[in-house]
Amino acid sequence: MISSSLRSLAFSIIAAVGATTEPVEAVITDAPAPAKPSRIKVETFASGLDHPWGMQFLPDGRLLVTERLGRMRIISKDGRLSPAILDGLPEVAVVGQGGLLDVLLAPDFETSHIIYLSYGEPRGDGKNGTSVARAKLVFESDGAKLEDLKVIFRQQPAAKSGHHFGSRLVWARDGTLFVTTGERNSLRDQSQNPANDIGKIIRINADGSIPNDNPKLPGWAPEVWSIGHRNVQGAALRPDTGELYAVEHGARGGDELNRPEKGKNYGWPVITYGIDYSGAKIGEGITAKEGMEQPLYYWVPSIATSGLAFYTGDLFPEWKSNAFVGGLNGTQVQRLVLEGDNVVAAETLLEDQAKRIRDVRAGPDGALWLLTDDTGEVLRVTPAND
Ligand SMILES: [Ca+2]
Repeated sequence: MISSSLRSLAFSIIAAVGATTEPVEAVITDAPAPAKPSRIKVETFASGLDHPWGMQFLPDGRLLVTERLGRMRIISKDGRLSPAILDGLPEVAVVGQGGLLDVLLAPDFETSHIIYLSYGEPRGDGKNGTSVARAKLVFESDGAKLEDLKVIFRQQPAAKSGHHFGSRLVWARDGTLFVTTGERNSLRDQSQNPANDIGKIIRINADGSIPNDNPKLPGWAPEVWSIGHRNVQGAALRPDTGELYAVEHGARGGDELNRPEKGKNYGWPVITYGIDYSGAKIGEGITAKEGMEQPLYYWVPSIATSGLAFYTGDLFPEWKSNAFVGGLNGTQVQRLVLEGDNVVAAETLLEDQAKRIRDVRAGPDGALWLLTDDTGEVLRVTPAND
């Protein structure tokens, strides 16, 4: 799919830029564009959110959205925001990239009303870490509250950092829960230490206990599924296989799409297609090493990947099973056409909107739904009318 010469060319362009902070003019990706460009209509479904981070469709068609500063909203089917949902929420560390992050409904939400939240949690002494809690969502006349909040996972160790919290929540088909994390920036090298939760993908049961069939390799913490990740802010199950796919931020260049498999090492910070923000090489400056997995795809320069969804709807028949990746600094959505694990085509969408995309979801209505970061919107993408 991606020739090594193109890989090295892209890397050379980045390396040649050195320590300047000028925008890098280079290919974002080297898969060809699809033969037929998508024709889309983008509408602002809702606005007025404060750094929305994660969203889920409720069974009644309303949207449940987190806001990073530590509250949620329910958005009605006509795009109206509920009052801020604050009662019963966990205390969150709103520092840098931290705060209230992802939200996920329990598989039996319709009867249990249980939701899961990921967030930066204050841990004392100025430290914080990514945690996951479950709670009951109790609807009120216009909004909701949470009851019986229980923390089921705490990333260890905590760090004094405002960076790289991850974190997406995804159900596996067997009912276990994947939690993606980050390496907190200050603990970069710990991504390679399997004994902790730094820069890992975690797999736990719905109550926080450890699944019997986790890797549990020698020296591995029992909750660790895969290691060597930098900051994973997009994850989804591929509908035709049920396998987990994830996107993670590189540094300067080197954002990645991976299919994190049980017990494997995804390389950070030993191998990467990026360089440090200073222009310095990372580690030995190598892109491959035995025992470490290559990404399925990577972006140089970075688009700052956040949000990943596989399209499952009927409004865009040609999008079936394609992956959609949000770009924060890239202010775009990338459509990836996969054949097996090969990205055979890539299309840049919403470039003209110039909005930082935080989350991407395939809606039950067949539209593609997006959250924008600093402009605080929910966008709905449907086919353009001729
Ligand atoms: Ca990697």
